[in-house]
Amino acid sequence: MKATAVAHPNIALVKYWGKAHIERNLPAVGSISITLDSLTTTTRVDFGTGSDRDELTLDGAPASEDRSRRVRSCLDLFRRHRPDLPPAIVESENSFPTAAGLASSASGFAALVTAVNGVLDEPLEIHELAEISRRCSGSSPRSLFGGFVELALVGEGTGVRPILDRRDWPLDVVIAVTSKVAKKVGSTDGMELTRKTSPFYETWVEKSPYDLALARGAIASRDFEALAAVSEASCLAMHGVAMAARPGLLYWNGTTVECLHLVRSLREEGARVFFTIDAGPQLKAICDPASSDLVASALAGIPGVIEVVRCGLGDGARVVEG
Ligand code: 2P0
Repeated sequence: MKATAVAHPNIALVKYWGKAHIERNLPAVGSISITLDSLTTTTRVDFGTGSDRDELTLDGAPASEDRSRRVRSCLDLFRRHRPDLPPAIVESENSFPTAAGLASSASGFAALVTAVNGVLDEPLEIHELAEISRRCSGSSPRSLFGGFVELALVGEGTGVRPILDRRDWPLDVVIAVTSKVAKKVGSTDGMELTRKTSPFYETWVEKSPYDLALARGAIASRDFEALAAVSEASCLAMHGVAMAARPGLLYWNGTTVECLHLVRSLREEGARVFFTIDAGPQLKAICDPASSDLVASALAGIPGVIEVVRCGLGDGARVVEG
């Protein structure tokens, strides 16, 4: 009973920040993302080892207690559907730094649930898989699909669906890595602090449907300028509401800010590019492919940029070996 799956991180253009229900990990807002291609999480699960409890290795070493606990909780959600699943050995590898704002939990849980589903005689349906995945990491159901993806609030839960195939609007993403240190405040804690203490939190939640509608429209009509405007606005509003928490959350460093100004100047000079930043210090520049060489070399020239990673849009999570 073994399977291996791969999944890629996704980057939200309309951001998820805030939970409506902490135990169910239910987001307070919907989100729209793009799935990347070249960064990859590969996860193997093996249920036939005779081990007496679920074990996780990450990049070849035993994982931290916190990460192991999250993986056990995920496997236990499967056991609600398939009570006879024995303990598993889970081995996961990332081709990029973990927990530094490159969405490792999204690709991690998308790969894990896809691999587990790959060993089941009767696989779960995609909405059941997405529900398990969301409970483990709110952004991970988006990595189950490729291209442009929306995670919507639906009734008392969520629904996730692809909204445009990657081949219908090829975009490039240039990631300026400005630090490889794991962030001090994780997304869950940051979101809860924001919900409890930021004076702008209610407005952030109330305005989210408008940004989702603008982004949906921009994607449907492949309107780069409109997608740039709504994506930068959503990113800055997310960081704004988080900065206004008490104590304020500041995920950026000085280099992040330099990169942000650079992207805006390049756009003023005619490049087709916009930025987004997640709960970490890396800047992600989304580009029309005609502008991505220029953007990559300009970002690489900013002092403090450690590395520039280039991606296109990728596919959803999939089983690669039985
Ligand atoms: C997003 N982030 O939409 C936003 C933007 C980070 C900044 O979704 O708490 O680590 O486990 O549900 O999955 C962070 O995602 O959050 C996130 P939890 P997760 O991509």
